[in-house]
Amino acid sequence: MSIQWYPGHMAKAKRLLLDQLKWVDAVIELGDARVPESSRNPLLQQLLKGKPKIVLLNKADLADPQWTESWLRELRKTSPVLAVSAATGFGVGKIVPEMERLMAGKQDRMAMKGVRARSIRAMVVGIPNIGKSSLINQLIGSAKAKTGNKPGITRGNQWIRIHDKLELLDTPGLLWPKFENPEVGNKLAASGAIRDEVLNQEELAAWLLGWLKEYYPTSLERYTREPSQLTLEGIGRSRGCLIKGGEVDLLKASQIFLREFRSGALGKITMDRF
Ligand SMILES: Nc1nc2c(ncn2[C@@H]2O[C@H](COP(=O)(O)OP(=O)(O)OP(=O)(O)O)[C@@H](O)[C@H]2O)c(=O)[nH]1
Ligand SMILES: [Mg+2]
Repeated sequence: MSIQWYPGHMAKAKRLLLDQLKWVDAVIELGDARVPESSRNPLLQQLLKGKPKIVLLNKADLADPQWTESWLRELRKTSPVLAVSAATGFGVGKIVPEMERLMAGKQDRMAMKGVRARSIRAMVVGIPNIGKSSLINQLIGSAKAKTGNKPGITRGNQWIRIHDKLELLDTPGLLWPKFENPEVGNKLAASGAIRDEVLNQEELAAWLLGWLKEYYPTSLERYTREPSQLTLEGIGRSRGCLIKGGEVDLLKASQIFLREFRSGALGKITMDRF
């Protein structure tokens, strides 16, 4: 599936990000535990230019725990990394101590120069809909940052004080304009990072169905145990998406299938592997 689009607010988000980087001590980069590689923006690594960084694999509640362990081991080779869930609170308590560890050296140097320690300012970045605002809300225990179950909710930057030692900057999701690898585009779309309005949902659902048949066949048993029925049409039939004449409404079937996958109803699934 080809995804051709580059909404204006992405270009704006990139400009904002470059601008804000000047004001922050560190970066919290959110990845999606279901797509730890595809969800990390290659452009971002260039933009960050050596800022101290921790990586969080969010939505760990939806990912395959064995793969999460493997990804943590892999990613830990290049930067501190934690698996978290902004929905359940899993792992969130480890974030502030990890930030303090990351910044300890810099704070010591500042103290030696006689600079009074101020709070750490960190910027939360990641692709759209990955849970940046939810994570900040989970850290402060209140819904200060606006969240929503579709990409493009956060439009501007917003500073939020977590406690006396840490301030976080919520930022709009940043996605890269071209996916060199169509598989990456499909995985991101399936995980919910791309607005459904710019997608061909039937194509995407067909791709996802094929992928799940190969990698997590048991996740599909909720629709039917009859392999020949495992088509979008079969899924639609099992969910009663019929139009007049008894035909299946394939768009409706696709939407239900994608929604169930994204919500975790098909089980804990990781789409990136190595
Ligand atoms: N299951 C699950 N859902 C999550 C988690 N974190 C966030 N969500 C959901 O993902 C959706 C997007 O969350 P937001 O916090 O608005 O995401 P964002 O990265 O701020 O999105 P933009 O501002 O649009 O870039 C919401 O429906 C959240 O409830 C998580 O760890 N697990
Ligand atoms: Mg947001």
